[in-house]
Amino acid sequence: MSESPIEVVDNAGVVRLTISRPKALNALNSDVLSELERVLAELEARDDLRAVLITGAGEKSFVAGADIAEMRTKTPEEARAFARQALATLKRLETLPVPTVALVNGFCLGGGCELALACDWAVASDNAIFGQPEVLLGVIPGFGGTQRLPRRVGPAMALDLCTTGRKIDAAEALRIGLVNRVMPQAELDSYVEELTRQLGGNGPRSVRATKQAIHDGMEQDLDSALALETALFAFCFAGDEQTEGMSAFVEKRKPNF
Ligand code: DAK
Repeated sequence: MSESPIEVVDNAGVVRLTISRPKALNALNSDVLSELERVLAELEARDDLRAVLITGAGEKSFVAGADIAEMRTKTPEEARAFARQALATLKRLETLPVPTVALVNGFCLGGGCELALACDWAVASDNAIFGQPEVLLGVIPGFGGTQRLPRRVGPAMALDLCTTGRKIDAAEALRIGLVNRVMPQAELDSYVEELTRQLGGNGPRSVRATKQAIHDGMEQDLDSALALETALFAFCFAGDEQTEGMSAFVEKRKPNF
């Protein structure tokens, strides 16, 4: 059997996924997408899941896009099926109930940028390069980029990036809000490992509720979204976690979640 293109390392519910197709700069082909979908389906069923980190193998590339060689000969029907497969997989990633962090170590182009956009966080190395270069190949972003990018950076900047296909460096990605942090490449890995450990150590019920409130609330009008927040706030008082968190504060000790 061939080796899986997704490496999974689980550290007490903090899971690191590494996309590994180094010869193609970790470009996403159908095999990678199918395997990612399978891994995410297993993760979403786990009650003990705390946080997920996703990255690309090696130091040169996070993901250099969808696999151009594989896409080159697709018919419109095959392109539709490929885009649907990718969209379903990225939706699964986006709706995982725990925080997700894209660790962007190098090229983050096309489908790679769209993968990062489906994560809650993006932390980049100072040499990372971002872009949606699809128009240079005669297509448009097909993995959600035309929709998630404007929601992240605003429609003007999304149109700029998607219609020029220009590449931007990590400093510009930070300035426009595409990424949350930029780190020297040598420190990136340990920083993100510590970040995910920290996210994983916070109250799991309240972290999940926070993600649900923000994600679901953004799709609703303000009054409905505020009602959702109230319901989730009350829900937090229904378990042991809030008692432990508040007791720990009063007793001047660390909470044990
Ligand atoms: N696909 C396939 N192979 C790729 C690749 C990609 N996206 N990117 C790189 N590679 C391969 C190269 O072909 C090369 O393979 P060999 O020649 O060694 O066999 C190897 O990785 C190393 O790449 P380079 O030799 O080019 O390395 P450099 O350092 O010189 O350049 C680069 C790195 C990232 C600047 C360059 O490789 C590059 O420009 N890559 C393409 C980046 C790109 O355009 N990405 C966007 C892909 S388009 C849709 C669905 C999806 C999409 C659109 C529509 N529908 C279904 C409608 C999404 C499209 C995209 O993501």
